[in-house]
Amino acid sequence: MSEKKRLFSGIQPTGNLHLGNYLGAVRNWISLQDDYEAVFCIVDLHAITVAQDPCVLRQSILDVARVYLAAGIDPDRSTIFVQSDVGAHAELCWVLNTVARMGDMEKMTQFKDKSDKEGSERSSVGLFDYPVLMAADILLYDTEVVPVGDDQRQHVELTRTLARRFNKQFGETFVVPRADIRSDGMRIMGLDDPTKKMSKSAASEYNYISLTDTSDIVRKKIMKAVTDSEPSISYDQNRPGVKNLIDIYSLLDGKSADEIVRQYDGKGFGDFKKGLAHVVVDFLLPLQDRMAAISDDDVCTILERGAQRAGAIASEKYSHVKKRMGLGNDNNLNK
Ligand code: ATP
Ligand code: LTN
Repeated sequence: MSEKKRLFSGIQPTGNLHLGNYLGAVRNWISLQDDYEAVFCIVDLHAITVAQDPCVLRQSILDVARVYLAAGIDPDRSTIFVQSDVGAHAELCWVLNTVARMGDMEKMTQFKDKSDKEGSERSSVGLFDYPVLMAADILLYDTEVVPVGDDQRQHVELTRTLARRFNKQFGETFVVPRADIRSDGMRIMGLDDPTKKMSKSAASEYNYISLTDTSDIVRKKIMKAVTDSEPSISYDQNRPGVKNLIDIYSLLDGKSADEIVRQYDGKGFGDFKKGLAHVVVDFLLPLQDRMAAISDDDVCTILERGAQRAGAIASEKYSHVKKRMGLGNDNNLNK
């Protein structure tokens, strides 16, 4: 058993991953593998809280795993698996549903945002319960650190509340985790609407740059990105469109926002956007080459191995939870 602390994170297989997912999440995971025993999940049970086509979902699961691997997650050091392959996630979710209160859940802003799309009357109960399933994911693994984007802060806070409440009521069972939200893994905003985060499930494909977009598409999307009517390039909270593009530039190229602003001093958006497209394409091409080199068979083998490793940890924890709560028909309970 490793002495390292455990880290857990996941991404929904709801479509092609985009630059926001990479810069806000996956990129940070790579270096964390050195310091933690890392578990990276593909959270397909979360994905089905909104409608999914089964064939597309199946392919997206493999594609997310491929991104993890191509980005540098090492399956020999870290565990990569699919959430629904480990039954204890859904089981612990049910148990935690009895610990979570309506008052906790009604505060969750992601449900409000996502249910606004279809209207809350038509949203699934699963979408409402989404944060509790996420708490189950995290708590099953004695997770200490949860590296996520800024939009997930509230969900990790709920996880902490549920862990503390359970521990108080039933005795020390869960490790209380903390979120690791990098200030440089900031929220990447939609290219077509810089007031909302870049999202896989956005209505328009001009919202995001997918990690699988061709160079031509990347250029087209960046050229169309919403900015504002001021002609010069400056880094300013009040100019969300320009600020977002400078953030992407800076995160991929390593230059500071100030350096980028200086570089484009006296130049217009045409030059700036061409420069940004160049930086994005230079980043994507090698990543896409690595993705193309990983076969579906290789991905499946890695995911199977991952599910075995994760399943062993999770089922032990869930048995412990059952015991704490007096659930089940286990002879050992009486000893
Ligand atoms: P969906 O649009 O289907 O809700 P999503 O694009 O928001 O999906 P998730 O699967 O919810 O992506 O998120 C995976 C990880 O990527 C999370 O850690 C999340 O914080 C991070 N992330 C998602 N979108 C962004 C973004 N625009 N900027 C920074 N990080 C992001
Ligand atoms: N809700 C997360 C995905 C997710 C997750 C997790 C992240 C599901 N379970 C556990 C970290 C830990 C999101 O990024 N949308």
